[in-house]
Amino acid sequence: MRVMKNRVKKTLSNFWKNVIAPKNWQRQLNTRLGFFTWVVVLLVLKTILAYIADFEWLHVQDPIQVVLMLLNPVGFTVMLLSLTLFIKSKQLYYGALLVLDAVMTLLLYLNVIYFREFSDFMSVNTMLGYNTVNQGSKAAGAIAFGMHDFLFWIDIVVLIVLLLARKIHFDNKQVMRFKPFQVFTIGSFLLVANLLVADIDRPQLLTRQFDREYMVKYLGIGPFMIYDAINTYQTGQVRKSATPEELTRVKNYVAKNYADINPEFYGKAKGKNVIVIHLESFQQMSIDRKINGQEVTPFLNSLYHSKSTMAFDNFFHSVGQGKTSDAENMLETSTFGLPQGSLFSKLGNDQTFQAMPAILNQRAGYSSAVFHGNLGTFWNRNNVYKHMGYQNWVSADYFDLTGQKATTWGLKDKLLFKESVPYLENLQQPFYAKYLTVTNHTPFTLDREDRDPNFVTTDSGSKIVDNYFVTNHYLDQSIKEFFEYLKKTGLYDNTMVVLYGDHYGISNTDAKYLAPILGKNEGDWNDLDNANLQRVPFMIHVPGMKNGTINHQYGGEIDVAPTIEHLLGISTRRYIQFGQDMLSKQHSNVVLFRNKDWITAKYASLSGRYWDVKTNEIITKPSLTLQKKFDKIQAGVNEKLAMSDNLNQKNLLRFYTPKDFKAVDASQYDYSKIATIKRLKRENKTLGKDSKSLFAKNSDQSTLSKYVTDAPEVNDETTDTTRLLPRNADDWSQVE
Ligand code: GP9
Ligand code: MN
Repeated sequence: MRVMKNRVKKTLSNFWKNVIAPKNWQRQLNTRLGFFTWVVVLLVLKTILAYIADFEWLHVQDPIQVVLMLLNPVGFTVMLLSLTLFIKSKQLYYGALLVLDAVMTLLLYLNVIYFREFSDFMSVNTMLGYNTVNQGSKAAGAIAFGMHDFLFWIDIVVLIVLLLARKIHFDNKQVMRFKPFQVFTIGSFLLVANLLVADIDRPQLLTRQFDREYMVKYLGIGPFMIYDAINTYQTGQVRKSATPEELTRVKNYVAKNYADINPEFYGKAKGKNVIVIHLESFQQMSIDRKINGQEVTPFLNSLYHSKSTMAFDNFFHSVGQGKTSDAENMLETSTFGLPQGSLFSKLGNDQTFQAMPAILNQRAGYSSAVFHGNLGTFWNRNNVYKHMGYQNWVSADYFDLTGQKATTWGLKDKLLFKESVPYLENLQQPFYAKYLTVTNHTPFTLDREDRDPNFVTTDSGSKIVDNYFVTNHYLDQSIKEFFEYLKKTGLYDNTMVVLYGDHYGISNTDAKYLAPILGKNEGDWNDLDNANLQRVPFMIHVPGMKNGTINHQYGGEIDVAPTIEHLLGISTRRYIQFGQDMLSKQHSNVVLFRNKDWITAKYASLSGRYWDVKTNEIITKPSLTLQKKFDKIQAGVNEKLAMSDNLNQKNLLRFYTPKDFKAVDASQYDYSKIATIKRLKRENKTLGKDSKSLFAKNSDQSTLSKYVTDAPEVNDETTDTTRLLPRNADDWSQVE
């Protein structure tokens, strides 16, 4: 035993003396292979740093996963970088090695930044869509930089400086003939071993396509990106080959899962205007929340408890990387967003939609409009809305966004509601109007002058959390003002207002700071707590209704369209919709998330673990019957998402015309401000006495003067500066 101990000791000390000890460094760095080894080790360490410090340890759950996580960067990095060892030329060798190192570091770092905001990894699609979509955080100055970020770059800088200063000598000798092969083989071997162990621990990792975090945890970030690139290419090919027969399968699936109307509610809001208020980043946990003895959102709370409101307290968002645009897609089409990237951005230029504006228009004569204070191009909305049949798209270039009137995300909500009036009042009734609020958007900054001096927010230790409640409060006030206007003008009595939150505002990274506010222990914060926070409000306010309740049915954004349509007396059986009427007695109780996790009133499956929702505990060893039940739910979830993805990715709706549906002709819409004003005026004029707009009802007088807001910016002069940041710089050409 003692001999063994001594031998180990000796080996270790030799390893230290001859390899690791600083005195060897220069010698190592001066050979090609030594330099290579240093680059590899540093890159591996940086990857592990990102895993641990930024990717939340990849949620590793057991020792095998920890080992895999620590080892997975090694094989791939060795294999990839070893390609440079085959290079003969000195300059080319060092150049190629450093460039590869920098590219890998850049990809890693972009993922770090992306993860901080989205709690997810970048896919090729995200990167490709980056220009037209979500430069959001970058431009908004909301990039979350970390203290340790310099560590990702410092090694490259130091190596280059040392090379230039000739502290490290270029090695003229190419690495010995067989060495490159040897190193490449070792790298490949490690990678294959990694794949094998991953496959044993998590069978069919690739074929079943778990979420991205799983892929990174088991395979590493490099292989994940390559796998993702291949996938992206394949999707393109697949779409080309789609056939009408595939539509039949989706149609049969949808028919089988249709939830019948509930006669108690069917047609209860028939003929009413519909106003959808999209509450940006607003979570259910803010409803009825008191901070320092004060309600965060007193007005929304009053709506929530109103007898004229059907509210839902187990309503979840299911957005993926497309965030707001995914929420909108679910709302308008009752199909899911894509597994990666935003459907709006990736497919929206030529997708066939059978969406709410077109359905409401064709079935019940609704006019339609969207109001939003950000640029029309963001999330590719200027194209998507045309394909959905939206008649009006009132966005940033309609408004004065100068000075303090906008945040970097666009016109402040109080002003948006007010400034929308000249357009809203000119819409023919009934109308379907959607307001996309935006002030309650990360990083939730608000000018002092817009803050309610009487509202004191939390002191949670996280600026994001503290600010969040402040912009929640502002959002609440803006909606209150809007409701007052609706009441004053009489629109209220004839309008059903639907309010819903699009997705979380507090990402999982910050959620633990909420623990004490929600009466929980920060140390016990777990995945189920995070999942529970994905609840967002869903309220349907129908003035005149007397039996509104808080409904505990589990459901989500996918269910909004059929719910609204049935309330309006429009049957949905003929449409391809994956959601179900929330008021139907046949509504399913399973809520699925875009990453194939799911939750019910009793159980949840989150990141590969099962939870007992009631006890807040992990179910490590489910009984056979329970496991069967879980498998069945999971199969249902997978099938639903696969059906929706198949439909969308292959654009199968182009093969289907529902009864009485006229395909939307995107080319008939012109969203420029001038064209819109002209058109609305003309409509009112040609209809004359038959015009059903509020403007006409108000004896051709504007109702704008009836709008009361306490927004301090209303009287501000127009200046030549704006805070709004054009995040789609290359799309400016489309803004008129
Ligand atoms: C942008 C707004 C926010 O116009 O809708 O989008 P998000 O960042 O939440 O996806
Ligand atoms: Mn959003």
